[in-house]
Amino acid sequence: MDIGSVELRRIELPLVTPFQTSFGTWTFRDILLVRVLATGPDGPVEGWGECVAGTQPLYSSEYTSAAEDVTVDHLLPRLFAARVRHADDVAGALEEVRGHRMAKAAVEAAVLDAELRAAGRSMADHLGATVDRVPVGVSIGILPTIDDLVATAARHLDEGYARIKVKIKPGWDVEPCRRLRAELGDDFGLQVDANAAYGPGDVDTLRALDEFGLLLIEQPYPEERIVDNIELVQALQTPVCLDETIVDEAVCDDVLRLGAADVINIKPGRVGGHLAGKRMHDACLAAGVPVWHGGMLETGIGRAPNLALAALPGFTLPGDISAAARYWETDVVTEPAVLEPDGTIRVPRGPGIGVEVDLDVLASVTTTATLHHAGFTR
Ligand code: OSB
Ligand code: MG
Repeated sequence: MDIGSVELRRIELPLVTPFQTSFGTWTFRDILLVRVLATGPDGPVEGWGECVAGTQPLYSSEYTSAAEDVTVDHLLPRLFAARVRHADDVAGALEEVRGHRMAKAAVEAAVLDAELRAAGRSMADHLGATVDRVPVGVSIGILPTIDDLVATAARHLDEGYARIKVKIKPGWDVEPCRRLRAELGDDFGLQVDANAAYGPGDVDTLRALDEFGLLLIEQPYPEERIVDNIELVQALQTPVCLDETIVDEAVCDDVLRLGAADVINIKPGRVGGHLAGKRMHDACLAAGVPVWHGGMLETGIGRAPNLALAALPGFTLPGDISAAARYWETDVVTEPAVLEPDGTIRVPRGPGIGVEVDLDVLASVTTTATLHHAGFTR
């Protein structure tokens, strides 16, 4: 496969409901899409990748404009100069650029999609998926009142979701969990995500969550606090899961060796791509540490390859991969993800990411599009 050019497209898509976390509120997504235009053995082929960075650097240091900037000035010139033909070679070609893993992941995803489409092979097969459907949950943001939270969780359980995740922050933690268990019972999976809002001085509050039988508590402490996390693993009955801290395979390896987490959240964007995500899954499986697939409020373009990865055998907990309708009025793909009655979503099995981009919808939400030719490397 020969990469001729790469289109970078910014789209703006309103969320059906605002999503509030301990670090801020998202009312829309401002997303960078990467479209690789290539020539395969049977003619022209294209591939799509979605960058999961947020508009502002609040979840991590990456943000959409920085991702676009680094892609134009530093990633695409290296991709073109190395004459990359296979997704396996993308990470190596971009390696000398530090960080920017969400931007790199989007480039790799687009190359991989194009390569697999050219070969008529699905992402699920390529990554080693072992199931056709994956159990999924819903991540519920911080809401104005606990009554709102209980009603929203009840609605999602009625829809069939396999578990509920609740965003927490100091002052919105123990009572919301108590009310959810009191009003909706004990026989559904419940977990919480702090997005780094606590510190070692909050251990008593976090220990108070032990009584609710949570599946896990996600990222209680800031990204860099690995030793504090080791102590927290010892102090809590609730399994401790890391998201933001796991920035790449090396950190994941350290966390596994140190016993700094009971569970690992895998987001391909955060760790530099689906190929790194697969290797991380393999490492966690070998270490006997459960993993689950995180989410970044993706469109169908980002969700499809995530479903393929989440179909690997180590993903034993339901993923943050909800149906398209939980995020968007109109998704940008022609086969938006739907929830099956048993709380699962089907893994796309067509070539590449297995879903088609709806170019008309996409055009209606595009804010900018730029084309970058392989022949014009600087
Ligand atoms: O921490 O898991 C997170 C969304 C944006 C940024 C960070 C996170 C999230 C979610 C949403 O929890 C999960 C989803 O895509 O449904
Ligand atoms: Mg998280």
